[in-house]
Amino acid sequence: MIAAERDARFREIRDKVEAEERLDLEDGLFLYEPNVSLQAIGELANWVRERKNGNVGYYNINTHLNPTNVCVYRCRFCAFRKDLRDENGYAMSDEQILHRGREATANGCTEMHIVGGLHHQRKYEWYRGIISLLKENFPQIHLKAWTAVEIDWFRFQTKKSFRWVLEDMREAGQGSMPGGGAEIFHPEVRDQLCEHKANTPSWIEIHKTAHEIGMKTNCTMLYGHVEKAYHRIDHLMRLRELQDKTGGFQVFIPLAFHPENTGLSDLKKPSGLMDLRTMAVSRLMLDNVQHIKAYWIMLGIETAQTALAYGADDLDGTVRHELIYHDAGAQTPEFLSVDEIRHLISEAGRDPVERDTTYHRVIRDPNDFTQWHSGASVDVSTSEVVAC
Ligand code: V47
Ligand code: SF4
Repeated sequence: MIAAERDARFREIRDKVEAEERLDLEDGLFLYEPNVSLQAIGELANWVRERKNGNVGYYNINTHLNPTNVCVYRCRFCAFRKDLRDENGYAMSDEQILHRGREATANGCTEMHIVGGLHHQRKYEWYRGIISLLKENFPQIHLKAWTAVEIDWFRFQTKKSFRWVLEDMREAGQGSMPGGGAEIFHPEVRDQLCEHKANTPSWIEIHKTAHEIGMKTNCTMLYGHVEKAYHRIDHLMRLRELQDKTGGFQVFIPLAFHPENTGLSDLKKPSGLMDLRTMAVSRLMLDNVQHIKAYWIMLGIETAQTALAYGADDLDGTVRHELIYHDAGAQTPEFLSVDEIRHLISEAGRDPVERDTTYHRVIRDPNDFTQWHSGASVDVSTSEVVAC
């Protein structure tokens, strides 16, 4: 395509976005062509970002809990899992889990992100017990727990339905679901990465069921490995289709592949330019998802901060005890302090807002940081929107 044709095609897409018309597969593929200006795509994505979320840059105060790294599956991209007999395999005791809960409370965490392996010998009751133990002892902390892969495993263990499992976990204390396990939906890629775990129809069905029972969930895409642009756009469109039906996704998180210590260690990790392009394209394709998260642990602090001008409105949290990315070679720190994460957001020209898991503003006691309650969701209509 010659430059004039390319410019005309980009203008067509910009007109669609400004008219709030939906982008299609061809549009998405065009935006991934390397000679289409990243800066132009970024500006357009930023315009959508400001229209949807004003000038706000969200973060939360959270911690991770990975109750076990022992897993029956062997996803090729995973550096976290261990075999049952591996000397580095672990499964946490109740006391270790309670210790994490006490630490989270002392640090003012509003959320625990709980995911892990599918342990060969642990029964459903063990996984359910983790949720009820935490809820009973730390009722204020929101438990964002279990990916669709785990819910699928629990159905297999219990021989009940997805709905039964989700309702039972909710009764135990699960508040919402993280977006992991989505990887790439297209079978040409999924079968190469993780052919045995929850397949695409199951992932979609589990999130749909969660939305139907009123449980909010997140969604992700793992990119930068063996997939092509077509698979990414196809993935985003499948998420958009479900969101049209249910409206239950809160946030989309594009996850950049980290190859170290994985079955794909011969691959290079995606470049910063690819990260920003994927952030921006995701913002433009997912017109019905409110938030886009730049997960700093995975992107690196510099790229995550830059992404706040390429479609993202959220940096995830201060984070403690992250293992999945650090086992795969992530060089990011173990956690950020509240001052550090707020500074990153302000330096990017955004207004830092502490949110809870469901995007309500967190209000803290000025005399005691660990005491907090959730307020209303943020009114972005008062934030400035800059024309593109
Ligand atoms: O499903 C695993 C990915 C996911 C690697 O919902 C890897 O708020 C890159 O889903 N390189 C788990 N990615 C993490 C996740 C997540 C993270 C932050 C916030 C939220 C949320 C969800 O991580 C897995 C897989 O897609 N993953 N190994 C790797 N080597
Ligand atoms: Fe197991 Fe999850 Fe790792 Fe796959 S990504 S091997 S399901 S821990």
